Amino acid sequence: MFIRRRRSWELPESAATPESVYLSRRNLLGAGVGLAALAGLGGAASILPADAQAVGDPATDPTKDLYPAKRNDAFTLDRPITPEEISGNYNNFYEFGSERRNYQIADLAARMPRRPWTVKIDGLVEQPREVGIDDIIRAMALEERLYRHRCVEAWSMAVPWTGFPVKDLVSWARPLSGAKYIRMETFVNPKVAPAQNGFVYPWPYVDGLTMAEATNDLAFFVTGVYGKPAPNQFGAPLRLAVPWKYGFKSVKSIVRISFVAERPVGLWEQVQGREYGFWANVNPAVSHPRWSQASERDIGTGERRPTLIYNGYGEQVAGLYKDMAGEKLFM
Ligand SMILES: Nc1nc2c(c(=O)[nH]1)N[C@H]1C(S)=C(S)[C@@H](COP(=O)(O)O)O[C@H]1N2
Ligand SMILES: [Mo]
Repeated sequence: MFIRRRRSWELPESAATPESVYLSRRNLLGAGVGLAALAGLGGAASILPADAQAVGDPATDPTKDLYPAKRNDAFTLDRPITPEEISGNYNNFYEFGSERRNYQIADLAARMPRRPWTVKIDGLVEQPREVGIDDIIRAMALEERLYRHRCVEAWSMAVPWTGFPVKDLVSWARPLSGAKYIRMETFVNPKVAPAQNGFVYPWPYVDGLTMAEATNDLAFFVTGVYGKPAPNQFGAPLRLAVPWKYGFKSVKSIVRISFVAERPVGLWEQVQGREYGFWANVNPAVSHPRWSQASERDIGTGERRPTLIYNGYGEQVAGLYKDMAGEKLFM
């Protein structure tokens, strides 16, 4: 049994739903347009294959022999690791609904088939190609890193991710010199992800990094968590972790990685550009237009703690942003 109680520390998060999104949804409903789309939400289970649970089960993951990977001790925490029962039931994954951070996201995501899964590598690369996820994972040296994770909604957690540095995939992809950004895209499959039947968000979920950011040692592609292949709600089978930035930059369940000359416009920037920008570096001194970023709630311990500049990773990344006057680095 699950009883959901709203706690005071969740308030900034509920405030985080873009008003314009709610407004446009209300308009759609008022016009009688959104109803058919919303009707799909409850029916998600019925349109999935009978063996959906098995195809989404990390215990059947073909790369599970690679876990647990050796921990890289260069990455240390100043706080306890968040228990998986908490972090694994507190997920932002809007493809599975905006009633986020509850058991329902994990349950719905569990039915997402993990294989077959291919990743398209395209744009400004020597040889565009589509590669099976297992071929990518087995071409990389997996390691475990303990990272802090700070959502723009002012909650945080600390997670043992397994994966490989983004820079390893970049050199493997052999980008051309014209590539200035790396753009990552999540799957689109409304049969699996109920919210993709709606008109509220401009799917696919997209975000990106500069090449300098992507090749910084901290930028990490995640394939596993807690010493095993990642359960789907964490963004299996491939998700980004850029711990010095707000969590929305960390694209989940990636199917396409493009090397591009133009700065990508992320899904949140498209939806609410006044509040969510390209850089999104964590900074306690720069408030979100609707709430303070000075402190955050650790969802594991329940404690409130001061937010750190670049989420505590300034030593590694502050240099990336020298000489960038005029850029909105912290939204
Ligand atoms: N495809 C996709 N990626 C996504 C999101 C999403 O809704 N869809 N949410 C983002 C946000 S806002 C956060 S905070 C993190 C949440 O990661 P977690 O659920 O593993 O904590 O994923 C990010 N990546
Ligand atoms: Mo987030």
